[in-house]
Amino acid sequence: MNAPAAGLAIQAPAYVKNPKIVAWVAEMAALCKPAAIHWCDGSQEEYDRLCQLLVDAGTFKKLNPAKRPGSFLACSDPSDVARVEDRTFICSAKKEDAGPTNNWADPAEMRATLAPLFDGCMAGRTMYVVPFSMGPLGSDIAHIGIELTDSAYVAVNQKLMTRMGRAVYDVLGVDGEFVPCMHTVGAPLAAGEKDSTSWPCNPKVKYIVHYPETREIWSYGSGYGGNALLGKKCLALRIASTMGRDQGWLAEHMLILGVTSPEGKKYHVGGAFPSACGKTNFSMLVPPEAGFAGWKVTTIGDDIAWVKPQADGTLRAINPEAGYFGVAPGTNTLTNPNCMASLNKDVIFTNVALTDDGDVWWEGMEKDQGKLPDHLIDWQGRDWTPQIAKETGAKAAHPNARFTVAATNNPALDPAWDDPAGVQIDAFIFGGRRSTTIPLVTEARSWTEGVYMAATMGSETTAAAFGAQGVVRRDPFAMLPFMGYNMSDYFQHWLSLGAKLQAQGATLPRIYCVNWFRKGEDGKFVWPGYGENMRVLKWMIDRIEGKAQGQDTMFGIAPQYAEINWTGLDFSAAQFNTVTSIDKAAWQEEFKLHAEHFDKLAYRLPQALLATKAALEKRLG
Ligand code: SAT
Ligand code: MN
Repeated sequence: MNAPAAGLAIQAPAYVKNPKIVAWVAEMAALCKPAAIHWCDGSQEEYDRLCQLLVDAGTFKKLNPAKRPGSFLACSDPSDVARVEDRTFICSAKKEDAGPTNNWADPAEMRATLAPLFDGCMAGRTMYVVPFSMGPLGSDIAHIGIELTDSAYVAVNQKLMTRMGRAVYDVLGVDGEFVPCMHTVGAPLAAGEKDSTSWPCNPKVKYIVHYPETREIWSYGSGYGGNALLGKKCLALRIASTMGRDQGWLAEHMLILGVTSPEGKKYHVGGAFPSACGKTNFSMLVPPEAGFAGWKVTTIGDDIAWVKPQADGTLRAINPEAGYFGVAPGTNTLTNPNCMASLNKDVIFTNVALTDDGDVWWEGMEKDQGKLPDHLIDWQGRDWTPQIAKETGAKAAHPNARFTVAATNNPALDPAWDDPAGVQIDAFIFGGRRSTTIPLVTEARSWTEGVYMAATMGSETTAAAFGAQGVVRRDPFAMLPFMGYNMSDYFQHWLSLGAKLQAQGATLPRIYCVNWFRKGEDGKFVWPGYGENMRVLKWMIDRIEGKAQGQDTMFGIAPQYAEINWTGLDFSAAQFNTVTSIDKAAWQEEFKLHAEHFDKLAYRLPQALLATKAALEKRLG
């Protein structure tokens, strides 16, 4: 253990009764050498105080309270705008346990690399001790983390994104388990030095490190999103997926929604889509007025689901989060009215543009406002006008600009969103962003075929991760950036879980493959998406109820044109054909890509997936 930083008092509040926590904080303080320690209690008073501190530091701009009460805008360093997948590491003892889709490093070597970086990394800053519960407090499916961070921005975001504060210590008691989460922006200050930037980070050195065996997270150099809010992707997906493997449950990159019929029958759906493919929109969907009177969609979660098999063979899911960290650009009252209503107050915006009257703006809002604003300050603090945008292509908001907001702001929030028992899943949906090949919707003929569809899912990359955009990459289960262990073992985990439940005589949830993103010859999306996705959801429910026969296709059971409720939407049989047709040549290419994908995952790849591939290829003929 390092010697404690000279003169620094740990001073844990009396309500922290767990000696392991106090010892760990002392050890980490000795390593990181912060100037002060702040134990977060999660109170509103504390939130307001930290927001004011961020305003004083220039990190936050307080928005016009007449327009957007209780809300702030933060603009990040241009080098720190998205998750950094190539700097994200799974440090399992054995390389094969991280698997070929993860960056692996030997845990001892990684510890040796990180030790000097963390030594003194918080100099001149305050270390915030942020206790949080992923999942309803005290629920036996929830897990607790404690994040030590030198970013007040992270502390206030965690207050919105998780159940954060003093009550967590009561749950932990004297000897409860927690996942230690170390986070630093990696920008120590010399004695007397002040920040020269309002977004301290380390533009050159970043590490997002996971030790799955010891369940630890160490994040260095970034203050943005999933790199820094360690409860989210790091704990609730990467670490939790390994817990799920060991304990027989699933941690998934899935929204959870409830859909209620006019007769009052309720269904629950888990939907996996890669980052920035519309999970938040789908989870807050407003059914079309025409043809769907009395139907209601409610949100349980918009990004992550923890799914646990029950003794009766059902699968129940909770949303471990308590807020939304969603993509702002493209969001408006046409694409997501519930989300827009959620953003009326008490929001932290990151990397959107500032209007001249102290409100926020992002690309897509012009659809609500009928015109572009005359003038803005863009996310990098520069002047923006429609003319400048036209000439330079400059975006006012960064394409991965985000809002952070508590779930309780959502008018479509499901009454059971905070239920410790979770909700029973009736269907899983897997969807990528594909301009071609993948049909609008098909239902897997078996659990194994569904696992195949999810395992081979491809998607065009988005701004949510650093790197090239619009390139098709395999993103199995939308988990590629979020898997904490070997992808092939994860496929087997899904297969085994299904087999086990089936052996118990359970009816498994149906599995659907969807693609909202097919384009026509004009390069435009053919399917209208957003609220109209209700029509597809309704067909799935009809299938579950035995009311839609569908038609057998090479890639599962597809709807017949007449089985979709088209009331209020002008969508011809020819258009339907454009989004549902199976192009033989394209699929021959697709199967080659599946083969390449499986070659990369050959080690411990379940034979059942290869057999399914062969069967599908045979159907293609
Ligand atoms: O990981 S983030 O929380 O930054 C967003 C995402 O990629 O889904
Ligand atoms: Mn996500």
